[in-house]
Amino acid sequence: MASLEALIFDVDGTLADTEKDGHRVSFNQAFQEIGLDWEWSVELYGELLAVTGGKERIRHYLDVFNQAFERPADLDGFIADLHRRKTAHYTRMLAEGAIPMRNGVKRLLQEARHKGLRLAIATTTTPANVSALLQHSLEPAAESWFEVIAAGDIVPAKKPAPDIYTWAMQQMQLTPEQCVAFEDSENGVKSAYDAGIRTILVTTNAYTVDHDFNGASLVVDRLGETQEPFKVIDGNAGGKQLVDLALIESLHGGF
Ligand code: XBP
Ligand code: MG
Repeated sequence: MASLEALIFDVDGTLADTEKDGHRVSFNQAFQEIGLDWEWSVELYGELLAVTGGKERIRHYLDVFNQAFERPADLDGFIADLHRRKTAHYTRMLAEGAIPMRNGVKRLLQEARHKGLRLAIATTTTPANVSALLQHSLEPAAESWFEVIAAGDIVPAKKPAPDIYTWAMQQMQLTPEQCVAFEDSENGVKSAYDAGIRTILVTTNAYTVDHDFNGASLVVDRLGETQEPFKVIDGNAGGKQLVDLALIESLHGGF
């Protein structure tokens, strides 16, 4: 078994609960801004999350949920403009400190840094969103904690395609056996798994709790803190109550 070298993190839903009160609200603000009467409810947004990537999600909405909308001649340009507006709303919201990091995230990142593990991000969200989240919700210099930030359109095929994980590992010159992935969704687990990563840790959230996490090593409801331990949903946590490097090493080595 190769030694563990790097932890690779998804962003939305994993580092922070960004979808319901962050991305969704920003999409709606962008729609309003250009006079569209579209409103993505909490429930509808849950269905739209099946498609990763904001631009792809808008297109999917038109294809499946709003076929009556009269499409402009330049649909790509229209979607790109709408999405730029959405990103501006979202990053402004993050700059106001609207979305905290999830339970246990800062603790685990600090432990990993302390022990010299390499850190990376593999996400489908726009790079500016990652910068804003790390800077405002973690620490002003937190972007520098990550050796590679693989995000957005850097690869054309978004999750569940493995490309974003493959790209991140190539940048770090690491094999999948040397990495552990952190995800919150079925699409994310599939992406990491198909990139060859076999140690995948899932923290669920309200939108993903019923997903199929086939391929994951351990599914918990949070990373956990001493006062707020995780609940195990699936897998063997070796009797532990929070995700720390000792548990990650055990999962990676196969207990
Ligand atoms: C996150 C996404 C993103 C965000 C929106 O998936 O699918 O599209 O919802 O961000 P993951 P953009 O957690 O797997 O990275 O609008 O910037 O695409
Ligand atoms: Mg996610």
